[in-house]
Formats: sequence, C-alpha cells, structure tokens
Amino acid sequence: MEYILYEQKGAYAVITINREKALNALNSQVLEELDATLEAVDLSTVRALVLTGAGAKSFVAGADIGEMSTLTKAEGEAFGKKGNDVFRKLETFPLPVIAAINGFALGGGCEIAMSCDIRICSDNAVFGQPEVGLGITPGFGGTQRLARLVGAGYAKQMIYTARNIKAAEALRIGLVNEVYSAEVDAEGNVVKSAQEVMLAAAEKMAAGIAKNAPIAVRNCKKAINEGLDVDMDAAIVIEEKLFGDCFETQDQQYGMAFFLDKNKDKVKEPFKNA
Ligand code: DAK
Repeated sequence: MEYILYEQKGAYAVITINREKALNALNSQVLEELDATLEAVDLSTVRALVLTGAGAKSFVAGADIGEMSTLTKAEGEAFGKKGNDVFRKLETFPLPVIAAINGFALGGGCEIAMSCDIRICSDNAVFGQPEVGLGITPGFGGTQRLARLVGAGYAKQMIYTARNIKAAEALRIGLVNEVYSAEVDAEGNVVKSAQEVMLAAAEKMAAGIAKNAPIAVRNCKKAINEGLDVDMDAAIVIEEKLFGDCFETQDQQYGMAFFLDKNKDKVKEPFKNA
C-alpha cells in the first residue's frame, strides 16, 4: 500500500491516510487502498479502529481536486460512487471507528470524519465544506451526515457559506466530542504536541471499547445507525432484535455470571467475541 498505513495494537488498530504531500487528499488510489484495508481487518482479533491522517497539518484536505478537475460526468459519477461506497463501509463497519482529526478536515475530509462513529480533534483542526466555492455540492454524504449530526441550521450555514470553522466551534455545535491541546511543562515547553495528546486519547478510547463485549458493541452500533433512519416504533423493534441477539452468546453468559458471582477476588477475563 502506498497511501494507507495499518497498525494493529493489541485489540485495536490505527489506520493512517498517508499522503502528507497533498495534505492526505483523497484520490482514487487512496479510496481503493482504504477499501482494501477495511476488507482485510481481522475481525476475530480487532475490536475498534482509529482513523487519522499523516502529519500535523492535515487530517484530510478533501477529495483530490487535481484528479476531479478533468473528470467527465461518467467518471465523476464513478469517482463519487467509489468514495460513497468506502465511506458507507466505514459507517456500517462492524467495529466502532474513531476519527482522530489533526488539522484540516475539509470537504471529503469532513465527510470521511462524519462517516466514523466518534470524532475527536487537536486544537489546530479546521472543518469545512468548501464545495460550493468549487462549483459542486458536497458529494460524499456531506449534505446528509452534517445535517444529521449538527442539525439542519448549522449544516446549511456551513455548506452555503463554505466557511471553515475551528475546533472550538466544531465542539460547540457537536461536530466533535473533544478538543485536545498540547501538554506543556511548568516553563511552558511543549512536552507533547496536541496531535500526540489527541492520538493517545483516541487510542485509549479504542482500547477501552475493545475491552467490552464485542458482539454487544457491534449490535449497539447497528441499533443506533439503523434506528436513526426510521421512526421510533420501528427503531424500538430494531433495538429489541439486536438486544435479543446478544443472548446465549458466551460473552453475555460470562458478563452476567461475573456480575452475579459474589467472590470478591475474581478477575474479569477478556470477552471472547463468541
Ligand atoms: N486536492 C488535491 N491537492 C490538494 C488538496 C486537495 N483537496 N488540498 C491540498 N492539496 C495539495 C496542494 O495542491 C499542495 O500541493 P503542491 O502544490 O505542494 O503540489 C499541497 O497539498 C499543500 O497545500 P497548500 O500549498 O495549498 O497548503 P496551504 O497551507 O497553503 O493551504 C489548505 C492548505 C487546506 C487551506 C489548501 O490546500 C486548500 O484549500 N485545499 C483545498 C481544500 C478543499 O477545497 N477541499 C475540498 C475539496 S472538494 C463527489 C464526492 C465528493 C467530492 C466531490 C465529488 N462526487 C459524488 C462526485 C468531494 C469534494 C471535495 O472534497
């Protein structure tokens, strides 16, 4: 792989979009490699993913404008489908995905972050949907996912104005869950950069998720995602089915037996994903 790094760290893995010279812009090759990386994740051992961008300056500065500039209508549609398919794969992936956002998350960069389950960022992060300034609409789900995440009012403001927002504003409107700053010592020297602090937090969160019962976590993701697309009556039925699906699993039986066991010296074993 030229543009994707994949590192498994125990029960979670970190995927890094590694095209730093172009600020990690998404061209066809990046999208194809990301798709292949997701296909190859070992679901028997990996229980959460972190998605980030190489370098401190940019998470993903959007779809590759150079590649897009010469596309015909048919090629544009094919490029859009490639992007949409991989973004949807992330969104419906059977593991939680945490976007660890460093620097620019513009256009397709903001959209790929929104396809992840959870977004956290460093304090230099910049978010925006600049597409209308380029003569196009957001095409990787931006008009849909941004409105669902932050509400139609802020989504319309961001999309119509094409104005970028900084990390603090992204936090205020609920686009990200947390913003991390550099760690400094008493003399004001940077001990850890904001990106290092943020990545460590993302990995800690992934490791924490990975300790919980995998089938239950997977079913929670499915219930939340699928439930948000239907009315409450149908959503509750989705929840019931996925709740029922956890029963008779080893993890449900072990988790409940562990709670009921009155032996104070017992030590919780890792869930078996079975
Ligand atoms: N594409 C290609 N190259 C990019 C890029 C991008 N989106 N963003 C940056 N680069 C490249 C620059 O061209 C430059 O390359 P060299 O000149 O060094 O070869 C290098 O990265 C460094 O960038 P700058 O020199 O511009 O760096 P600055 O610090 O001055 O500025 C910036 C950073 C992020 C403010 C600036 O690079 C910028 O404005 N970038 C473009 C951001 C943008 O507009 N992004 C949205 C792209 S549109 C579709 C589906 C989806 C989409 C479209 C269609 N369909 C369904 C069909 C999605 C569209 C988008 O994402």
